[in-house]
Amino acid sequence: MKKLMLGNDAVARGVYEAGATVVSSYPGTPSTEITESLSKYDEIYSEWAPNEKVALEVAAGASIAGARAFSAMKHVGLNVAADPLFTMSYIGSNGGLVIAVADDPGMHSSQNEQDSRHYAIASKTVMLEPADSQEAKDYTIKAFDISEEFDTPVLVRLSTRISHSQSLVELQERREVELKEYTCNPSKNVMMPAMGRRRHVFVEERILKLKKYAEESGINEIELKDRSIGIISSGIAYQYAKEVFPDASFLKIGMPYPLPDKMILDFAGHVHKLIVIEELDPIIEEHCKALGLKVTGKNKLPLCGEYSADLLGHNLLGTEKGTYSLNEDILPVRPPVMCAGCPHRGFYHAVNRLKLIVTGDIGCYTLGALPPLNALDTCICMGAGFTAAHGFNKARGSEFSKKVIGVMGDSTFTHSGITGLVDIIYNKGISTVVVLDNSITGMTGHQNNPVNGFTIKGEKTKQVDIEKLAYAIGFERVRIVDPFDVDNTVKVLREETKADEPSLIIVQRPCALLKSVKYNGCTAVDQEKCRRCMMCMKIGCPAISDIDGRITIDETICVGCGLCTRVCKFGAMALKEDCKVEY
Ligand SMILES: Cc1ncc(C[n+]2csc(CCOP(=O)(O)OP(=O)(O)O)c2C)c(N)n1
Repeated sequence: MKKLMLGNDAVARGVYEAGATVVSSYPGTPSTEITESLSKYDEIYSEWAPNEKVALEVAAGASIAGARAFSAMKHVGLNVAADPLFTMSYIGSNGGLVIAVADDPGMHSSQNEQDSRHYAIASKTVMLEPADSQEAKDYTIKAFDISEEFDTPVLVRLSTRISHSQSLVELQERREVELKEYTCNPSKNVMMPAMGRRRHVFVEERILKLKKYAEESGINEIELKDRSIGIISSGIAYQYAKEVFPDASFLKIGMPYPLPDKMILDFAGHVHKLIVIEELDPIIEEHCKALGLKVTGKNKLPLCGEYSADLLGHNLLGTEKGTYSLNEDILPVRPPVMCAGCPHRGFYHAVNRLKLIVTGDIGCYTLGALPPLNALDTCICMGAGFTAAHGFNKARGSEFSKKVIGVMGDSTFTHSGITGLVDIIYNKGISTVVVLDNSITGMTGHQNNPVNGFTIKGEKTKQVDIEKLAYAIGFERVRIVDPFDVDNTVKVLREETKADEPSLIIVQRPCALLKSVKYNGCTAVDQEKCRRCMMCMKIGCPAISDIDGRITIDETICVGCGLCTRVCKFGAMALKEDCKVEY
């Protein structure tokens, strides 16, 4: 049976068909749907781990224990999971161990544009790269087989366009794979210097075997047509290249690490001009150059951003914009914005009243950096909201530190905020740090997490109590506030930032998009009372606009959260009881 599938769903189907039984992941666009999709297969145990390092370690343990195990993450997630990855390269696998990593060229939803292929090279493992949904499924299955045959973890690299576009996939039955036997084997599974030294030799020998596999297995393919141009490409870039150069010869790379040297040289020998087309870093290109080949690549194509058929046509053939695909210049820009009813908005409004410096973090609340809130001073990576505040404290002293708060969300807190709290206490910091607890992992599309107390399947589980945890770590000042009670939030922020001790403020109000949240109306503006002070415009709610000199509420967007009624000093905003908004 054939089915139209998202690349991410196809990876999940591959994990299922390959007979895997244990999955542990942490969400991150564009990889999230892989694990959401996997959670629907009853044959597979799946979970959201608090972060990617934990996720990969769980999968590693399951693999050593004999199961086929899998973990999915976005590119920056692999930074967090890099520690277990590099040592699992030495340990290898028992049951197949596969990691899907989704890159985000163009940074649709990421803080950087790093190229995950470097991780395959640096960890001396293996990487496969599908170019459509069918390959996403097939390569995932192949990845489990390679993992077991060569005793290695295998990375499957995706990118936003592969993860989030749909193409046909032929479905097959699930292979029932027996648990492999587990025997205690410290020389393989306990990595300390004496064992590690031997396993490093194994890893180097494994690469040579994998190079042979890259040449012979058919995962990299030569398609000889017109010999005047030979293109080496992989992943989504291959699809763009095929569209622009339908008659050219191709070496399609399905395994970007290790690369097939003989095949590359052989292909180069058949074609007149060699072009390497790859998004982000010139990894294949540099490899070709190291083999002594002359190639066109990044001298004509950008290092930054996402490619398209149009970009290739323009840069390599000189065609006009819009020749191969939509001319994106004609599309209206839609900047990201916090939703109407978002609890983070009330919090930032309070922060702005006190003109605090905010070391921020990654989540929906990062959008507080944009106008009109303009509330964030820094955003580095998950967890850095708290630790960067501590850095400000140590760099500029206690008095300055009283103007600084560190901020992160509930999922980010269990991802990597807890160690920051420990650092502040242990190293005599005085920072005020804030968890914006909206009871969900909002930014990546509503995944449950340890703070909201539900599993990936929506089952009730133990809930991490942030307040008790902070006390246990040693915080003596812990406050809980409702961000829509702006005056109280301002008061608590003022008191806690003034204190000479570290403090934690838990800002609690659930995400307005949760099914359990029911606001019961929408707001109307009394034009008689409105003084056009523009205070309501400062909260940046998408439902409020200034049209022809009148502050206007868009009833199709307003959820009736009432925040604007609390910030208006003239009583011009009031909830309309009769306005029922259906959700
Ligand atoms: C290392 C890493 N993993 C995953 C992500 C993807 N990501 C961005 S924000 C976020 C979680 C945000 O959830 P939360 O902290 O609860 O804040 P909310 O969006 O709900 O406000 C995730 C998983 C990332 N940016 N970096």
